[in-house]
Amino acid sequence: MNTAQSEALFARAQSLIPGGVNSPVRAFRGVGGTPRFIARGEGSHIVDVDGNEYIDYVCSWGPLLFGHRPRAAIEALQSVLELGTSFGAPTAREIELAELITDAVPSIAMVRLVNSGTEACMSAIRVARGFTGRELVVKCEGCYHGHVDSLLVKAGSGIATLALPDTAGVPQCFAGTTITIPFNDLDRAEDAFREYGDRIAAFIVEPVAGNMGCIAPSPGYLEGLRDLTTKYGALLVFDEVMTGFRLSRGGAQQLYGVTPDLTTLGKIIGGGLPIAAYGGRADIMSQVAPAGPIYQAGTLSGNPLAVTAGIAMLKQIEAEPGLYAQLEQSTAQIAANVPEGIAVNWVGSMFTIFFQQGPVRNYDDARRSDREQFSRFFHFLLDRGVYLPPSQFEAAFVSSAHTAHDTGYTATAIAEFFSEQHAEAL
Ligand code: KE4
Repeated sequence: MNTAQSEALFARAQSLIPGGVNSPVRAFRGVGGTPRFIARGEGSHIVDVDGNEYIDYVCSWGPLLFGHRPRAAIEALQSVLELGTSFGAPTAREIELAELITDAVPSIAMVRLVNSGTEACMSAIRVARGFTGRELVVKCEGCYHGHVDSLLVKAGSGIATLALPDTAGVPQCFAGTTITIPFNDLDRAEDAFREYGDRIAAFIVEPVAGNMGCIAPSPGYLEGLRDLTTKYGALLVFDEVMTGFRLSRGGAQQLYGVTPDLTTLGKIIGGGLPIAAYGGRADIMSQVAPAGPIYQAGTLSGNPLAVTAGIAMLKQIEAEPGLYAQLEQSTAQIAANVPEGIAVNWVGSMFTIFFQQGPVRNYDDARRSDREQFSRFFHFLLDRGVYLPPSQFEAAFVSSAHTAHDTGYTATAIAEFFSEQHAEAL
């Protein structure tokens, strides 16, 4: 496969942009090789600057539920471009998007639009602290809630100890406001609340994890977190930046029937434009400035272009009642072609093939995967025009634009990799 243009651009980019990319995972460090510089996308396909075409399972890391250039969003954007790009003043469209969100996600009585999932999670945590008057936050190892200083942490040494920084630049005093415990472990959650209960403002969790690879909640796990947070007076925050409008119109909370106090959203609500949101109970959200004492602001929050795209996305979801069944069927076809002995986790239209026997229920399990094999698998597929997320610890996404031919071709390529000529490589 000719990647000369991508190689040249990557070399040029690295002298101006850290690592040559504007977000680390794009640099292919998890799989090696040259990241593909993308020229254009249409439906389920992307084309790189060397003209190589791929079936895309990154889908901009989740926003593209209907594939690239979703018709409804593109047409809506073309018309709104005539009106302006940003006003720094309220617009009617923001109310329309708020109505679509609160209608789809009943636990969200009030919502604030922001510009990224990081901003949504950072703000939700501040609101939880302001509302409860408490300082500590519990998160799960392997769950990612954006590059929020106090959440870029790793577990401390003890059973329920305060966390340590997991990146340069985060002071211990920030990390020390966070407790990290394994995902899918209610006993450890109970330990944390027993130890710090009256100091815990919130438990933030990806209800279906996507940032250590795709990992579903164990039966009863989310319900257990709901009971624990209620018992100790902490807020339950579902980070649905990835799962919101992805797993159902009401997100993971609708799928599993568990109601959080606050929810963060992103990705799909912008259809690829920069927008995210946080929202929840009215008694909590009414504490956010200027209505209440908890400050949060943003120059481009509620940006007319992003909001227009978001309205088009959520309206199209409403217009396609069979959407989620179709997405699940497409994903099942891919998962079905992964042989025994290789763990494939999938929920709705998110999936991850873990190079290990499994089961994969938390980050420690995920880290037992053979990353060498994953890298070989990734490049085997990439060379055949199938573009998976360039990391063992990410979820792949299927869109409604993925055709039976796409998923059939992908399934064949996967089966080929695992055929005998590659089996000895495992
Ligand atoms: P952003 O700040 O990247 O918009 O959102 C952060 C975030 C928050 N919560 C969840 C559950 C998320 O998945 C994310 C971001 N997801 C990653 C993909 N694993 C974005 C890709 C990237 O970092 O480039």
